[in-house]
Amino acid sequence: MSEPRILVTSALPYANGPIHLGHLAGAYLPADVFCRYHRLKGSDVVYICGSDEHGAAIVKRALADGVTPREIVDRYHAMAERDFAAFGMSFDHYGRTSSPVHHETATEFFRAMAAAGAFSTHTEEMPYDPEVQLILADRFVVGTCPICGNPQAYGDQCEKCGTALSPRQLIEPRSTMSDAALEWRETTHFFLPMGEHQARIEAWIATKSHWKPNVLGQIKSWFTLGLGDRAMTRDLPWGVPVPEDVARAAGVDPEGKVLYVWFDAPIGYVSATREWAQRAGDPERWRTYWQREDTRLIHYIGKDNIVFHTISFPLMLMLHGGYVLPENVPANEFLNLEGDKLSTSRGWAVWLGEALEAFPADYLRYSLLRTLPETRDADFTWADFAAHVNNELADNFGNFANRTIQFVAKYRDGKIPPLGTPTDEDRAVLAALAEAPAKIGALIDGHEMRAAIQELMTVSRLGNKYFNDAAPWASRDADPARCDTTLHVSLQVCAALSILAEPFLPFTAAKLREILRLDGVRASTPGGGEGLGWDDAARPLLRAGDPLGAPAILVSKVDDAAIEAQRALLERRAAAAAAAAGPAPALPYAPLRETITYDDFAKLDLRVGKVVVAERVKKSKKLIRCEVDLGFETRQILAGVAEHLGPEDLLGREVIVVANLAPRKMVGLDSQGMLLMAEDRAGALRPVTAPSEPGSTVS
Ligand code: B3M
Ligand code: ZN
Repeated sequence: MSEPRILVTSALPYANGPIHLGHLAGAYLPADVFCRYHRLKGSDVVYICGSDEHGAAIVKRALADGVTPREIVDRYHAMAERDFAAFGMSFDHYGRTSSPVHHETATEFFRAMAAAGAFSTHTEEMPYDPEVQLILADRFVVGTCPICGNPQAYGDQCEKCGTALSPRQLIEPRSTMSDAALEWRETTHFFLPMGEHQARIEAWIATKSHWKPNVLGQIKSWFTLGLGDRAMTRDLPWGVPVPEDVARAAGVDPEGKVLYVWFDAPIGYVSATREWAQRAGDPERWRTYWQREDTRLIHYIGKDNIVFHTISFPLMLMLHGGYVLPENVPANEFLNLEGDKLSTSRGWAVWLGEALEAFPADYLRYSLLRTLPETRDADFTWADFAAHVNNELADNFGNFANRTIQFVAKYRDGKIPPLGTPTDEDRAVLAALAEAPAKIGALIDGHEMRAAIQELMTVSRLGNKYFNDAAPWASRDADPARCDTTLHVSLQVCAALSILAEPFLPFTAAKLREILRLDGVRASTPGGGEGLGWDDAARPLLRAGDPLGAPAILVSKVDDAAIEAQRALLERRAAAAAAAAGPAPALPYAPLRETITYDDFAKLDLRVGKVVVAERVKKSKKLIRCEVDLGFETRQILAGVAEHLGPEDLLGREVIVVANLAPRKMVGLDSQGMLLMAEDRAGALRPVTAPSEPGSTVS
């Protein structure tokens, strides 16, 4: 039986900053598990990644640091390569989009698509930064949002109120490259009229009902909005130049024009595969993977890259022609950090390089796999990390292997005891082992890595329970043959685990095989070769009488001090980032309302009331139901503050109530009055309180 040919990609990280845990949980660690598993299965796998070295973000970073883009990408490419290797990422090739092969490949792609009539050209006025002399993409413009007054709205969207914007709509737009006030320049670009191909893409996506719901959901909303024209070129001094002859033939001045980074970056997957083939001495071999229909092409990405991998890149492949389309795009959601959104600019991130100085890669791999944001955003905390390592990896997995191996070393001279006469209990464990590879494998192949690692832990839990129940310390003298059987079966479980854990925890698995002296397992890294593979974990692999290696601790616990140090580091970095950013830009005060007379004001009957009951309203995200004692009566008042405050912020407090407001019904409940709240410029709410007797008038 020939195993399938699989081409796996992980999103190419921008070479403008270090790799952090958020990256790993999105596009990298799950892909690595998938590839290692498939190599053990004997599949023909090529796993491709590399640095995304173009785009305005790199140029911006270079301007900020006062260096060339080349220096930026060289620095971060080297760092990413080093950190990924230390983390155990098993890429077949880690390329970079500044390489000559990539420039050639991307140029060829653009040329072929132009020849096929894929592009149109438009001339537009674009924002221009006179200080750094760059025409800016919308994202690189900031200004005040005309809708909500957020002074940091981007030229394409206000992230505070979510409104889609254009730079023209912003109040006082400025460049993010230099803070200069904007000018406007006319420029002509190549566009991909995606709307013309929407029906074709929709028909293709219709065959992908097996994709993750979060991915299909996003795609659907893009279709509903309608695909439009997307510029495929940019005015930038750094990138893959637009081919001169193609530009001139279309009446476009090629001077200073490069391919849009989201045009060239996904082609980087192809370029890196070409480089891999060249390195392997078989330069045309990349075609087997990219240009044969029976390749399983899988793009691992984070959710912010969905549209590019499910719509625009597949469309590019269709229009170029001759390329395989992705079988799946298992995008993950985002990883938050200690309850807060991860943000590199706010210093709220854990850099992989630093984390690896503190902890073994497998500890991080384990905790991240347990936390993967596969179906919704997930939260990584150092407390969870400690619990994952100490209570699960050490107490369950490590402990089982340790106690088994120590026992054999101590009481059986380090030699694998014979199976002897197994009972039903012994047989049941061996039968469970026989099913484990297929079970875990199906989860990995279905991109359910979190469930897969849980299933792995089920196997070691089973081993632990078996060992406990069989109590070899009791049978050691009373019934040595029984004790031998227990140890034999336990060791077989260890051996299976040393293969089954390999995709997830490659360093620990290798160490365990070394202790067990289980040789001849093929590598899960590129060019793994021959030998025992994944499916062999279903049968007993150790031979009675063979000696074990020296026992060694597989997993040690992490202590509180190490965890505290990580938290402190995070806090320090966030503080440093805040200090470097200077004081937060002042938010606008709410404008004054029109003037009223004293008589208007005197119509309000304001009273002090004490909140005696406060609880969330089940059917509403916004409402808190209060009962407020006004001295002369107790009233039910619904406060629309539940998105800002909890019941505990109101309960027991003396608040100010508009007591003569006409009653209103909300979600079927009566509200008799209103609580006064102060709202600061950032939108935070506080109840207005008055430590006075309930019923007191306020004027
Ligand atoms: N560099 C964006 C990102 O890191 C981008 C991915 C390119 S994949 C072809 O989110
Ligand atoms: Zn806004």
